[in-house]
Amino acid sequence: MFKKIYQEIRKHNKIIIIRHKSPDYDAYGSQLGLYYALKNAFPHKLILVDGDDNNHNIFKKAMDMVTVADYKDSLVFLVDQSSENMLVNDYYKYADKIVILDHHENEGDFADIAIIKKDYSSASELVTEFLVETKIPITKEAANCLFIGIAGDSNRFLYKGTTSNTFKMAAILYDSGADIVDDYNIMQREESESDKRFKGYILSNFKIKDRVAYIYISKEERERFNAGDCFASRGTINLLSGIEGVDAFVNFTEMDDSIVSCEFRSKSIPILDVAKYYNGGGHALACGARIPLGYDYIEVVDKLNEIIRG
Ligand SMILES: [Mn+2]
Repeated sequence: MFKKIYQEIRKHNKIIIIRHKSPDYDAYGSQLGLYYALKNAFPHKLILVDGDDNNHNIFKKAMDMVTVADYKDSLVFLVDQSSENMLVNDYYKYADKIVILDHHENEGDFADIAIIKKDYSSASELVTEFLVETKIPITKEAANCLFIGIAGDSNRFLYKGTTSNTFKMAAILYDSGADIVDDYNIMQREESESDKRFKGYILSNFKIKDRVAYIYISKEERERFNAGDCFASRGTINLLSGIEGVDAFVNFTEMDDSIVSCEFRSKSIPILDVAKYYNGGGHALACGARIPLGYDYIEVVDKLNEIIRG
């Protein structure tokens, strides 16, 4: 499969690398790691990165302004995502070929070639393996991006998806010049006073129903603490981890477009079916969905309790 993808790279002069919207470190890391490696290996090809931006972009590369015309005749790489409803636009439909390198629980059947490793720590781990297997050199810049992606999604080699392969790939990135101490320092940014107080607000105001902890963050509260929607939801969800007697937790955040984003996490019981019930997706223990503003979100909490009770 990797060989087939390599042949597609050789055949195309335009390569566009995309990932899911509201990018996290792995989305950026896998996208930009692949970008730097391909740019170095194929200097005569046009290589572009597309997508929305947020404060997880601690990398030096800004997104390109990519148009529909750019997508025509291109090879599109979709990394860290394989569901069509998590993308910023549908321009990829104009591509000549679509390749997916992902680790989410989706099928990705709209792609020409999809490699989805559900048991991998991160898309960055898979992209690293792809580069190693196809002998595309991993530059120092690529190595730092990919290392940050792996460290981000595995929470520094702490989560369940961390395997011997994760360490093997990390070792290769280290040998390719990733500055691990520097990468960790970049990830460990200082935060603003309002961000810190917002976290305090969540810790003081979450509720527990049966075995599920939850917090509902309205737009007014976000504005009061000047918290962006991505930070308010994904950026704070783990504050609710580690509560005695709680098996799963959820963050409901009102977004800017009359939608409430739901971020689900679970200690050990798979809860992906709840996310899927609300047309969302993700991983067995970490997933998300969206519900309309005004929807009875306690129903979602109840669904989580139901699945936990088995
Ligand atoms: Mn990921």
